[in-house]
Amino acid sequence: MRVGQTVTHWGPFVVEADGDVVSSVGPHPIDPDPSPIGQGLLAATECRVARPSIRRSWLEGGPGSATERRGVDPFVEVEWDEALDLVAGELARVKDTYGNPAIYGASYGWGSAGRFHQPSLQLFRMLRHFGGYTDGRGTYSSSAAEAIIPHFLGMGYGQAVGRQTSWSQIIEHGELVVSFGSLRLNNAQVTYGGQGPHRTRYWLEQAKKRNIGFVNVGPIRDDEEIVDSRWLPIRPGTDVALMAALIHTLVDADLADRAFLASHCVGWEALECYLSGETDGVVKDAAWAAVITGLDAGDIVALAREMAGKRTLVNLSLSVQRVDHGEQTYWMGCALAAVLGQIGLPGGGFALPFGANGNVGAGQVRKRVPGPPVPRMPSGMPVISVSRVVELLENPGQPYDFNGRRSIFPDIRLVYWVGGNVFHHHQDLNRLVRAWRKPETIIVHEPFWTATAKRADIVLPATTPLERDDLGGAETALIAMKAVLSPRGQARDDFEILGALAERLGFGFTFTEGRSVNGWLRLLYEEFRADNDYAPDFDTFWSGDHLLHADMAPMGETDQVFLDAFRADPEAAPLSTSSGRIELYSETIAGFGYDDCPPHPTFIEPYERLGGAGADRFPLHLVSNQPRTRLHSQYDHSAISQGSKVAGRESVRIHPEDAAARGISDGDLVRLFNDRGACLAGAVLADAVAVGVVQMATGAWYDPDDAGMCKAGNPNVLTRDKGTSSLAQGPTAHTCLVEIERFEQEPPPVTAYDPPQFVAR
Ligand SMILES: Nc1nc2c(c(=O)[nH]1)N[C@H]1C(S)=C(S)[C@@H](COP(=O)(O)OP(=O)(O)OC[C@H]3O[C@@H](n4cnc5c(=O)[nH]c(N)nc54)[C@H](O)[C@@H]3O)O[C@H]1N2
Ligand SMILES: Nc1nc2c(c(=O)[nH]1)N[C@H]1C(S)=C(S)[C@@H](COP(=O)(O)OP(=O)(O)OC[C@H]3O[C@@H](n4cnc5c(=O)[nH]c(N)nc54)[C@H](O)[C@@H]3O)O[C@H]1N2
Ligand SMILES: [Mo]
Repeated sequence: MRVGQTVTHWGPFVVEADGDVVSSVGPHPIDPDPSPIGQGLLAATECRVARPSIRRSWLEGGPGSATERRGVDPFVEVEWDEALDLVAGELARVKDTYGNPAIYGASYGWGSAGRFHQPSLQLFRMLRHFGGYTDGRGTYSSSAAEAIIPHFLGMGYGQAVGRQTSWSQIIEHGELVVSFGSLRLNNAQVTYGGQGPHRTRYWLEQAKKRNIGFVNVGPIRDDEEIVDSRWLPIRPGTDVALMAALIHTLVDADLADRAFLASHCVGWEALECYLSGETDGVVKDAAWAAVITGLDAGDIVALAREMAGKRTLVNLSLSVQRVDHGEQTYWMGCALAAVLGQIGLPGGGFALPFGANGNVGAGQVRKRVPGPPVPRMPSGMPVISVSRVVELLENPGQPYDFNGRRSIFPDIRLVYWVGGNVFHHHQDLNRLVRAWRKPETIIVHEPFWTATAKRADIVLPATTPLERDDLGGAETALIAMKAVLSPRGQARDDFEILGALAERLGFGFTFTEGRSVNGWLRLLYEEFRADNDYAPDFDTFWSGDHLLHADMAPMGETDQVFLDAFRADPEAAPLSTSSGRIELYSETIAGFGYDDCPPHPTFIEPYERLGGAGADRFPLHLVSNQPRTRLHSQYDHSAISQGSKVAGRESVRIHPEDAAARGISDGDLVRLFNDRGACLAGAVLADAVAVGVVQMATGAWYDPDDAGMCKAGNPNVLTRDKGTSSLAQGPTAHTCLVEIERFEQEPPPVTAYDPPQFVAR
């Protein structure tokens, strides 16, 4: 029996292994509220890639052979040396023939949480030493926010998240929290890079005790638990219209804080002209917004008045910017808070993204725990917005716009993916299937036989964190993540694989710096120790299991107020915008001349929505939100995730009225479809979802039949692959209309969790 501590994106745990399987996953002493997702680790040794595997047509015919057979061809298992020779040879061939930009190495994905073995960072490190690659900016999480926030607030998204007002301040001074996209405790289970103690539930309980009011602006009532929220079931994708009407109402009632707008903002005049209709003849009042949002005009007016009368926090989740023109939600949300005039006051102003990640406002100020040093990207490498990968593959040589720059898509010949599952996370998977045929070679490192691994030419088996030593940053503690299992099959660490490739390509020492994993952990630990004098020497640390940060509060509580210094004195503490103020009109964005991203926050019709475009044919809005029982697609094969399936597939929640109109009963196997694709799901009737809305979590392992219908229930066969606008080019997964019917045919078996076919050479 081996026992060890680990940290995942969903929290720290104590893991016991019996021989070569995980026998228990227990709570960690620092975590008062462990996430049930932890139990997924029990399946860490299942569905594994055992040996280096090569797609047969590629092995027989070479690069570019029968690329339409990706995901269909059987694999041939080979020895490590042969696989590494093939990968190194391919990297060298593509570089010599087409240059480094022909390699797409952005490799988006969450991978796993140890500090040294961050899979994508290890890849970036190797490929940068190799001369570079076409890169991706932004995320699938928050691209629109990342692009627009610097324009109006003069700081980066990550910086803004780290400065959020502490829960303690909100509880002491706040009266009302209005969340666009809800404040979802479910999602607070997770923090990228390592979640520490889960405390959001505690803070929500405290807020409830203090009678703070919560308003859940969103299509799903039970997104907000614990606090007794008032529910405003807005039509998805119409938040900007609601915000505009709230501002209009405030102005109309003379409740706008004109002094704050004058002293702390620029551009209010332009926005006011837009809201009053002077610009386009449309008055953005509550009656106008009621038609668009599906809300009651009287409720909108009442909410505006209530917000003005109380210390009010306008919270923006991330979902509201993962929509068509998602930049506008963040910009108009800030404008609403500016008009209320409470920005910089404790418990007031605007906030982001409480309830989209763990512990926002309760110690997101993280300690730096160093990771592997990633060199600068060599100059001249192309950069796309990361979610535009299909456009990249489809349109070599074509121009594209991204945040003020026009560039030309390079011609990608080789795709290298480590630590992500694009056949889960990308939108319109049927379109991705076609674009995926373009590259000559696709290389993937994976522990598990995911849909992406099955669609690669060369799959290299990677270890999981339970099979290697690492340092784990868990917010309030540094965890000695000691291996509790031997590597499964022939799995190797990504670091070891990439080191062996670098060796073959002639820069082995540059990549490894001559260090083993243990040597790197010592080095990174010493870097950490140099900043933290309470840390003992490495051997003492490593002989224990975790180190509590002596200079942090036990639960990592902070005591800070977002933008308080700027509020107190905008001259002395200006923002880093060009005006030093909050920009409600941006000259920079005006200069870009984008018709899909105007220079002040604006409601722009999304490509489809309830009550608008497309709803005549597909009358239900699909919310493909984050899953309760896993992180994205990770450990979907485990008992905890499989236990949430209905009729053997991902569940879809539907309002009883919508179900009745379609003859659907609880537990039925149903088919969701639109012009982009179709998938199966198990119906759950729930009046917690608004009429006209269906909700199905992301992350079921993509499992198409011959016609492309996903049998396991991955919603990304239905979502559209279009950028938010020319500014952020972020994903718009939450803008999606569908129809649903009972599935009357013989239920096809789910094969997503089976290994691929293997043949001998
Ligand atoms: N419809 C819809 N789609 C969405 C979203 C949505 O709201 N709706 N949300 C989007 C968002 S916000 C995100 S962040 C993305 C998430 O998309 P991803 O980050 O791609 O999803 P994960 O399932 O976390 O994939 C990580 C992969 O890394 C692998 N992995 C883990 N550890 C290691 C390791 O050490 N080495 C290697 N080589 N591999 C490892 C895991 O097995 C897994 O396959 O999905 C996006 N997709
Ligand atoms: N358990 C768990 N937690 C997670 C993750 C996970 O995989 N599992 N993933 C993490 C990641 S990578 C991210 S980026 C965050 C994402 O955080 P978010 O993007 O905020 O989360 P979602 O779950 O996509 O959506 C939250 C809620 O927003 C509402 N909503 C959807 N569209 C709209 C809209 O147009 N308007 C309004 N007003 N509301 C809308 C829906 O009710 C939905 O349940 O979550 C993180 N947390
Ligand atoms: Mo995300």
